[in-house]
Amino acid sequence: MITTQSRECAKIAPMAEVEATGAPPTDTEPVLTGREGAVLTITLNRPDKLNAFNGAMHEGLRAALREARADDVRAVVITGAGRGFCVGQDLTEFRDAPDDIAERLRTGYHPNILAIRALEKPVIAAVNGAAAGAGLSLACACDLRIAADSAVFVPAFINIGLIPDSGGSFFIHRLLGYSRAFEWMASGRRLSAARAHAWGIVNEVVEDEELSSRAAEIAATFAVMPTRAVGMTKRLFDGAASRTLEEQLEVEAQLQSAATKTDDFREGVAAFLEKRDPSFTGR
Ligand code: LHQ
Repeated sequence: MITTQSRECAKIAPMAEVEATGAPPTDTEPVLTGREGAVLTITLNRPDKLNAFNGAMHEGLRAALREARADDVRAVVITGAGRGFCVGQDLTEFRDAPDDIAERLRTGYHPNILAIRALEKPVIAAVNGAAAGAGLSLACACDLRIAADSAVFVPAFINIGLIPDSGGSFFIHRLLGYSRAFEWMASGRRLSAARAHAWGIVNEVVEDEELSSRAAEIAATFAVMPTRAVGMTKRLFDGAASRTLEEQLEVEAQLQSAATKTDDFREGVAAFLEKRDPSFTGR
């Protein structure tokens, strides 16, 4: 289980509030961030609600993803506090008649999903427990998923008469193809971490108590890669499905041209020729 207690935790709060109070970080905020070198860990922190989304958590995640844009952050981990990863919308907010859901999605969920895809660096979901509904979509919006053995993946939408949202229909279709994606999303059945791994949704499954250290290890490995080329690789794959081969070849040519202008390309070639390990700076 990942906790940020052992790391340097930063309270995610509106800048004005931070500046006004100079308040030290607390662990009661709905989203926590912690830095270890070039890795930023974002922890969804409503453990008593299995990290279900409410307005404050959207806001906190938005601020954390802004923090992740810093040049000296070269890999990001998103995980959940307690026994859940994220179970999507906090349904207790819908005891009375729901408000305008489309607007809630546009203003709460969409900016964070788009922000993850816009980050020019790898984002790793460390799925420590249930990923359900929009929490499943969030995990699938990340570039890699590492799961604890006891994690479950639940397309909870259909179980309450809803459709996949927050990018779920996009990412899960892309990960699984139509047949499996439709069967899973329309049946609502829980997938174990092992089954999610067998289906290719999850990159790796580890023992529960090893999740935090393994996610940190993977993130640290990415954090010393040529970050700009990693970001451009993400960009290439994001657009690949909607481009023709000719268009994709052209985008590859343009991004490769940009890649050859980076310090890391020069360092990579020099290290190869000098028969030494490269030291990439992410520039
Ligand atoms: C919860 C929740 C939850 C509140 C568990 N809310 N309390 C976006 C925008 C607008 C409109 C609607 O939709 C969306 C997107 C969505 O995300 S829709 C889908 C919303 N999520 C769900 O429907 C998931 C509902 N939860 C479950 O199916 C199960 O709880 C899972 C499979 C996630 C976990 O099962 P268990 O491990 O057996 O735990 P549990 O069911 O016993 O839950 C533990 C507690 O967490 C329990 O509260 P309690 O007071 O009894 O301990 C649950 O009520 C609460 N909880 N999900 N989304």
